[in-house]
Amino acid sequence: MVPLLVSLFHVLVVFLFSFAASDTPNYGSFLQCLSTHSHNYGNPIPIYTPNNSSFSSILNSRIQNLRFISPIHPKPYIITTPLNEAHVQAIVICSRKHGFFIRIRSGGHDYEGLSYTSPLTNTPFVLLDLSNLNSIDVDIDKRTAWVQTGATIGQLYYRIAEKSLVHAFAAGACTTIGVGGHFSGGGNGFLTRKYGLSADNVVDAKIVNVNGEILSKESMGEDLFWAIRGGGGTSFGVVLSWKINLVVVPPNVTVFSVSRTLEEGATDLVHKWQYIAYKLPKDLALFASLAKANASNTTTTSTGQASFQALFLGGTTELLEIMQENFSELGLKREDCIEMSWIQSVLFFAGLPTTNVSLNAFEANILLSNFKGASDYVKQPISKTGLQGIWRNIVQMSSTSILQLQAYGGRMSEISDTSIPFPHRAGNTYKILYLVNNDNNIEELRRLYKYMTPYVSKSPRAAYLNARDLDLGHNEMWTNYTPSYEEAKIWGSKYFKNNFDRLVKVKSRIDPDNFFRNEQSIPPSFT
Ligand SMILES: Cc1cc2nc3c(=O)[nH]c(=O)nc-3n(C[C@H](O)[C@H](O)[C@H](O)COP(=O)(O)OP(=O)(O)OC[C@H]3O[C@@H](n4cnc5c(N)ncnc54)[C@H](O)[C@@H]3O)c2cc1C
Ligand SMILES: *[C@@H]1O[C@H](CO)[C@@H](O)[C@H](O)[C@H]1NC(C)=O
Ligand SMILES: *[C@@H]1O[C@H](CO)[C@@H](O)[C@H](O)[C@H]1NC(C)=O
Ligand SMILES: *[C@@H]1O[C@H](CO)[C@@H](O)[C@H](O)[C@H]1NC(C)=O
Ligand SMILES: *[C@@H]1O[C@H](CO)[C@@H](O)[C@H](O)[C@H]1NC(C)=O
Ligand SMILES: *[C@@H]1O[C@H](CO)[C@@H](O)[C@H](O)[C@H]1NC(C)=O
Ligand SMILES: *[C@@H]1O[C@H](CO)[C@@H](O)[C@H](O)[C@H]1NC(C)=O
Ligand SMILES: CC(=O)N[C@H]1CO[C@H](CO)[C@@H](O)[C@@H]1O
Repeated sequence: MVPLLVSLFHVLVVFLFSFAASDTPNYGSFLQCLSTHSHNYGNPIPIYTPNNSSFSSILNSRIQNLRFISPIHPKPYIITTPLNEAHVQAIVICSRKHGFFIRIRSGGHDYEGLSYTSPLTNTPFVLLDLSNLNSIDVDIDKRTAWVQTGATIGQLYYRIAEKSLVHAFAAGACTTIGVGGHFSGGGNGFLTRKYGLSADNVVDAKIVNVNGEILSKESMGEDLFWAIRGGGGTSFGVVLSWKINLVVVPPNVTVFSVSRTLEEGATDLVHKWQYIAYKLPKDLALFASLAKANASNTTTTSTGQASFQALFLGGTTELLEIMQENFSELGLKREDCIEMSWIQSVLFFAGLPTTNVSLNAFEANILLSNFKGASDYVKQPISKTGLQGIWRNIVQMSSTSILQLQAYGGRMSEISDTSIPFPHRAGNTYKILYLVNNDNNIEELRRLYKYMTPYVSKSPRAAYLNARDLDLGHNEMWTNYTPSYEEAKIWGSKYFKNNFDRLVKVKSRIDPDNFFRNEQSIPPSFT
């Protein structure tokens, strides 16, 4: 849609939303239902309406994309912050009974804000915010942990490190990401080439289904347990907690981050990187990112700069040997390499001081911004001419924009495409994440995305669920509207390829009336 249409649409949506909200007949009975359940469950369920003074601060506390703070984006009718699992059951039962649909929020990092706003709805919704359900129980002897879905990956990393510096978990780089959305959508980071995605390392889960029942791996059935590990939790229920297998890391790892401008040969380096990064030993994750040089300072400019960041599960000497043999062009030096514990490397990649391993540091929200993102998968290296066109786009953009190139290969190529719903395995040499800051530059992102068409995966042009992009297509959200299989398959096949059909089958069994839904949830099928 063109921007004008989008904003007209928003006006319309906001109008309809206010109309529906003021007209809703079910609010009192919903509250009554919750308080009945609260009574049963001891502690009352914390409930906030816009009349409560803390409504906005609770709503905004886990809004990661500042784009969605604006009043044009529909706000929840009610926010609930359950204190225990029984509260979650009550919220699901009462919401369904009284005609509210829900948004489920863990860390609030959804690229399109779908965990706390509903851009395409006319129906009042309840925000189920899981931030109070954040316990983490690490068992080093068994090499497992149970983690509730209101916890962030930073809290998880810290709790593991508290008990052992040679255990870790494979997940993303930004420490404030919630495990609820992240694990249910995949979970990709510097340990992925060695150990796969977060979802690949989930071994059990607890979920509240549409009837308000709590199911475990054993009682939910193999197909549902498959679906929630990469298919997105939202379509199937409220995931309460995950049981994960911890992974093993050496007492010290080695990291580096070095940058080269276009004048210093960035194009040739990125070109070469494409041929080697996915073939490197699994212990080495070498990522590249492409941005304007001095991107934070728009007055100095305008050249491009490639940054190469690496995590190596070993020492400097061995890393230098591998780099010399595979990528000598980068000119990596011993003094570029820093040895530290794995938990410190998390702080390093988050841009935080590595000397300060404290829970607060892992909870610090440093990346708040107003952004739009997208993703692609690359199978064949992009030519130098193709790369030059990318740089032209980046350097001309009016805002900070970044392309992160995340090498695949290693463990990712060993896991089958159907093991979990996430299908982008062998044959994908790297993933591209596109991020632009600032609303006004969404068109610039779309232009770049279009430019990339000949260089990336085709039929379907694949995408990563955790880089949610409503430009790929979306469900309408009118009351009682169920998207058709064909409509949803347009974006569903990009995220899930052939696994989409199996997700539809699971959805049809688990939630045939489509209570758990959002703009990109799996539709039930009636055929
Ligand atoms: C700054 C930033 C950095 C990022 N870095 C990485 C990275 O390094 N690697 C990577 O793979 N991804 C990364 N992401 C993407 C991130 O993995 C996804 O946005 C992920 O879905 C966020 O999970 P969340 O719980 O924080 O988000 P939320 O917005 O809370 O949830 C995301 C989706 O999951 C649903 N959901 C959340 N909790 C539950 C639950 N308990 N049960 C059912 N459904 C649930 C929500 O309804 C929503 O649809 C990044 C995102 C941002 C904004
Ligand atoms: C919100 O306000 C209502 C009405 O004043 C009150 O009953 C309720 O306890 C408040 N909620 C919280 C969580 O403080
Ligand atoms: C908010 O307060 C106003 C005025 O007291 C009241 O009329 C309204 O019903 C309240 N709304 C909610 C959602 O509690
Ligand atoms: C970035 O900015 C610094 C200081 O403003 C300057 O010295 C440096 O040359 C700039 N780098 C590039 C690549 O423009
Ligand atoms: C941006 O770069 C210019 C020129 O080097 C410098 O004068 C200015 O202080 C920089 N601004 C910021 C915010 O760093
Ligand atoms: C880890 O690296 C640090 C910094 O180089 C060093 O002081 C420390 O001895 C190393 N620890 C181990 C266990 O190798
Ligand atoms: C470490 O982190 C804590 C909490 O964020 C902060 O108070 C302290 O100043 C930090 N110390 C250093 C040396 O950065
Ligand atoms: C693709 C490639 O050149 N791989 C080499 C990288 O370095 C390792 C370790 O030195 C070699 O074993 C690989 O052959």
